[in-house]
Amino acid sequence: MAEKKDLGTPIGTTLDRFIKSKQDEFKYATGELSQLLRDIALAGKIVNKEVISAGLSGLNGQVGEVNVQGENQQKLDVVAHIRFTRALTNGRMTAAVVSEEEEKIIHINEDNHYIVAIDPLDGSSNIDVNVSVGTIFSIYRRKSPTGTKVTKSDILQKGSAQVAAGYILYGSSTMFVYTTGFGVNGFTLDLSLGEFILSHPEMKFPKEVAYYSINESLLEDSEPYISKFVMSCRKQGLSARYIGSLVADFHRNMLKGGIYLYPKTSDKPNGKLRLLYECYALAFIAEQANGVATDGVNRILDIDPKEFHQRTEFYVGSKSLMEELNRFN
Ligand code: AHM
Ligand code: MG
Repeated sequence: MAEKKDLGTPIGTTLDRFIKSKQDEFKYATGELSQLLRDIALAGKIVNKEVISAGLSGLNGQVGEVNVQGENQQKLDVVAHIRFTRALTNGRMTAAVVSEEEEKIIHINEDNHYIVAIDPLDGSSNIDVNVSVGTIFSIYRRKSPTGTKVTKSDILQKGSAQVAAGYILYGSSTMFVYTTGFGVNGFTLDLSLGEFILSHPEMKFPKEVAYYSINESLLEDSEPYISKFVMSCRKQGLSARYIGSLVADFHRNMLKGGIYLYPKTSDKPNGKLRLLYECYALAFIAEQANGVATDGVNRILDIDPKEFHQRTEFYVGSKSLMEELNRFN
């Protein structure tokens, strides 16, 4: 008789079941974090519905308000923010949320353990033109005791303190990708079942590299080593791919091998992307998938955050390209 092989977690596993099966890996295994991940996935399904029908339901376009970042809010930015904060409130596991769309801490319930930092809909300027967008989230245990008001230092924790992080990619299919520090797993939404199903177990950056991703209009105005590195990428035969949706650019590079760069420029002296709810999550996922993430000098996960909406330069991707970038710097 043929030897029975360990085939691992079978593809076909639902996200709910998978999360539950992994619950014991987590040191505070009470089921609360699992529930919180499921709450985020549920809101993601609702947002997915809104994203795919935005053109029909009048949800395209701007609200006419400028958010805390000084950027024009899209209608779907606001809708997604409401969907996620409502799901986190109803799910009863979250103490407080920090969102790209709100200047201050959103206090939910001080009896709960978890802090969520979220960009409810990243890349939302792409919605009107039917291009992929995403949700990015980081989850922390609060440092202060439950039953007390969540403090600034509960929110301003280093990325290395994340207990889980993930993203939802609303692309040609919708995917939920997350880590709790034990590898990265990806789930594709089966619309007929309304379930995220495990489709990409144990995701890793491949050894080969294929792409570099940068908004090339920034090159003239960024540090010379960035242009030199880009020239070297071209010489190696890498292709340029830039969607302008961080989740989509990151996801492609993780699957195919590549690097994403968002440097500082004269009008963006700290870069564009936000440390707390964009870069920390993707840096955690990248490292779990054998990738590397830095601000050009420091490991992203080691940066001590000072403000909720702090920006940073961001470089993330395959190890070999990140090492090469480092040599150019
Ligand atoms: P947003 O949070 O306002 O949507 O901005 C973040 C987005 C990222 O998704 C994307 O990588 C980047 O901004 C694109 O910026 P640019 O248009 O300057 O290339
Ligand atoms: Mg964003």
